[in-house]
Amino acid sequence: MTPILTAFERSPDRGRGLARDMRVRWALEEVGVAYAVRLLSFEAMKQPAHRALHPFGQIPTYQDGDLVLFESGAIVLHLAEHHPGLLPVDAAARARAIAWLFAALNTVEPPIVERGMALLFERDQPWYAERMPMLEQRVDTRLAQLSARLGDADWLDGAFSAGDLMMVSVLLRLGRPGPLDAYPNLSAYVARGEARPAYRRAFAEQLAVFTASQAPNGM
Ligand code: GTB
Repeated sequence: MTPILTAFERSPDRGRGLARDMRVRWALEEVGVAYAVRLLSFEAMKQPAHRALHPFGQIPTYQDGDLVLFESGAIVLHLAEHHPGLLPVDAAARARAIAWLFAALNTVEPPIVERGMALLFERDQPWYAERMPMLEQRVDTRLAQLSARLGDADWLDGAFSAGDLMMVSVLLRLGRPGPLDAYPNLSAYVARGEARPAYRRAFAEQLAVFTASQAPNGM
């Protein structure tokens, strides 16, 4: 049975691959699992039919037969655990790769999302100018730490893993030019992720959805 992923019908990122279906698409491409995509409007995401799949009315969801999952991290981990290619076989290395996946989601992504939300939605607030340097500093602290750990390695812990997939996905949300520019090894790390054939296929697929949504008849 072909698994089904949900994604934005019209992504607010305008095809830049920043919505969270992109990391699942990338994982599916890395492990070579064919998938279908069900596109949702913002309105449809809030309807009971979708809330039955996703309690918070968001994308992405993942359905494979009777299994329904939400949370991009849980979906990527599920795929990595059930298909070779995204987690090492050695138990300790596997646990470390999973730790990096959690680090991406729980330690690195939150300050990046806070900064992104402020840039998008808080510019008009009287406290914006005071708050922004603090948010930039929180992001920079994490980038400096991550940069120090990565050093001149290609990936965070040996071979490319689900941890790298998630970390690169999270760092991409910073945009370019942006805070990554101060860290050449992190910029190169992100570029290595983007250069992977699986990433490129996933990116092209989500871009095609956006391009189609811009066509005059919406097709
Ligand atoms: N923790 C969940 C996960 O990892 O799956 C978070 C899911 C989530 O935030 N989904 C967002 C969503 O459905 C889309 S990805 N939002 C609609 C809603 O909550 O009503 C977040 C996102 C949106 C837009 C951009 N962008 O325009 O650049 C980037 C990321």
